[in-house]
Amino acid sequence: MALLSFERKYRVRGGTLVGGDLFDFWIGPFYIGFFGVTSAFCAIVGTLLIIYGAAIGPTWNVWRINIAPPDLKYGLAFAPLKEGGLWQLITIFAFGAFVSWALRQVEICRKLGMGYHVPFAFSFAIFAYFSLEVIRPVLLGAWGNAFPYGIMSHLDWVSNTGYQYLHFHYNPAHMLAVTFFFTTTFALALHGSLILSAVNPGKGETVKSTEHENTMFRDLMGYSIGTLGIHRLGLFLALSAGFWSAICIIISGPFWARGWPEWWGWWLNLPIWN
Ligand code: UQ2
Repeated sequence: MALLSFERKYRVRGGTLVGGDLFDFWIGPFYIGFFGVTSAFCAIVGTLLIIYGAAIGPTWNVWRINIAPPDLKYGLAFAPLKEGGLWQLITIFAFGAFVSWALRQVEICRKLGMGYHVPFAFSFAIFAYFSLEVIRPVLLGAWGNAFPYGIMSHLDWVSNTGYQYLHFHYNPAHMLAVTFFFTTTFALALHGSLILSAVNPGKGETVKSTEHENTMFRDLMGYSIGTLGIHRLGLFLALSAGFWSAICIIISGPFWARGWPEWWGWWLNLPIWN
């Protein structure tokens, strides 16, 4: 089915979660929907607040613009606008935009009669953001534990927070996250190269089939995970990377306040070494 006739067939009413037909239309290629409106609203207000924060700050250098969370002394209370209150509002609007975006994905899935895999996957990214900016600061008792909005400043935050635990690579959940990130790139390299080798043949050559793909890996290593399987594996690896990233920072502070190298004391203290 050509793209235009596909769109005529599947650009149908319904599937909305709220608002009925109210925003059930497209502008050009973009589906709007109730959550398209709330997503755009939150994104625009949040961006304007960032620009305002930059305007009252000391620099327009994009690398150095920084909108910091409130000082620790404010705890979990609202802070004055210019002392972190701006950061708090931006965080609320960012979260509103992200969740709206996920719900808009759900509406589009419903229209197309598809599974909810895309919003499910995106929810892991939202969880990772939420764990840094809300879950961990709340567990530690102050918004000041969240990371600041700024290109260099958020890098400084990551470095400082890491060194606070002496050697963050000894964090077991961080180890898992890093391993999943690397395995994700490994799987995508295998998959991307395999697909291109099969379906992007040279001039005069024919496109190769799934059997060629299976046989490539059976010849190579005795096992092919299959065309559906590689995508399940890819989704699992990528979501696990994000999930364990969230876990590794949530446990740092709220559940383990010393250096991460010290955590491995349980291993050194096993009675089997006597
Ligand atoms: C595969 C397959 C694909 C693939 C890839 C494989 C036909 C088109 C890449 C090979 C993948 C394997 C054996 C799993 C590797 C395991 C890890 C943890 C990276 O068999 O089926 O579909 O793209």
